[in-house]
Formats: sequence, C-alpha cells, structure tokens
Amino acid sequence: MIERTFVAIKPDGVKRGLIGKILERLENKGYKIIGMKMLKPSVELAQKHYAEHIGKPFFQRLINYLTSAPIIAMVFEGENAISGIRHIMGSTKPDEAEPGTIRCDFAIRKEANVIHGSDSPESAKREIEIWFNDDELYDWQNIIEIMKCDNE
Ligand code: D4T
Repeated sequence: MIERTFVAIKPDGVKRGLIGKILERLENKGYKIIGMKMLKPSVELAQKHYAEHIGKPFFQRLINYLTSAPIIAMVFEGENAISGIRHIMGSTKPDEAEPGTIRCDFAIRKEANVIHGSDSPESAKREIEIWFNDDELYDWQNIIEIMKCDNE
C-alpha cells in the first residue's frame, strides 16, 4: 500500500552534518520526498509532537533537545513507507539497532538518535497534520512513474 509518513532529521543529525547521508539512504531505497522544510520547532510544536510522552521522566529533556536547533521536517511517500522507513532507521536505542541502520551507524544514545519516523498510520496522519499544511505537500511523479505513463 502506498503510504505517507513523517520523518525528521533531529537537531543532532543537522548539527553533525548528516542531512545528506540520511537522505541518500531514504532516496536510494526509492521513497519519494513530497514535503520538506528546515525549522527550529517551538516548544508548543515539540510538545504536540511528543504528546504521548507527557509526564514521562525524560519528557522535558526530549522537548529541550528537539527545540535546541533546526531540524529537517519531511513527508515521504512510498510502498509501505511507514514500516519501511522505521526499518531503515533502526531501534530507538542505537546500541540495540541493527548494523546498517541509520541509528546504529550514526548514533550512540537514545536521547540523540538523529532521526524520527512515524510508527503507525495513525501517528503518520497526526504528525503530518502537525508539521505540514496541505499546500506544503507536493504530488509529483518520479522518473519511473513518468516512464510507466509514457509506455501506457
Ligand atoms: P522518535 O519518536 O523520536 O522517532 O522515537 P521512537 O518512536 O523510536 O521512540 P519513542 O517514541 O519511544 O521515544 C521518543 C523519543 O524519546 C527519546 N527517549 C525515549 C528518551 O530520551 N528516553 C527514553 O527512555 C525513551 C524511551 C528517544 C526518542
């Protein structure tokens, strides 16, 4: 099924100059970026995004971290993109992430694990609505889709 998912390169990913390396992995796989922007999240936006963690001991640290520097907020589209991108990201705890995943290869601590990706269709819908307006998302065809149409 073609799905949309919210992905963010978190402040540590941006500060460490990993934007290109992370995007390369997701683009190489074949997922399509249909929305993308750099922004420094407000506390309000960060709290909305991490609403499920309100009250947990790490919540305030999580908000401080997400609002500490710009992030790259994106919407990716593709076949089973939600679980597929979670797979490429690897486990929340980088020391438990499989080698070859982004979090294993680029991160050490769960408090700074370089990337976020929606974990379910419900989260994806909720998060895309939080971070993007409809007019910031683009419906476009990649080269394979264009060639397929030309041959029909
Ligand atoms: P995100 O949402 O950032 O992609 O992470 P995950 O979906 O992989 O994991 P999560 O929601 O359980 O955690 C959100 C965020 O909180 C940080 N965290 C998590 C933390 O600092 N301490 C903790 O004990 C946990 C469980 C890491 C990711």
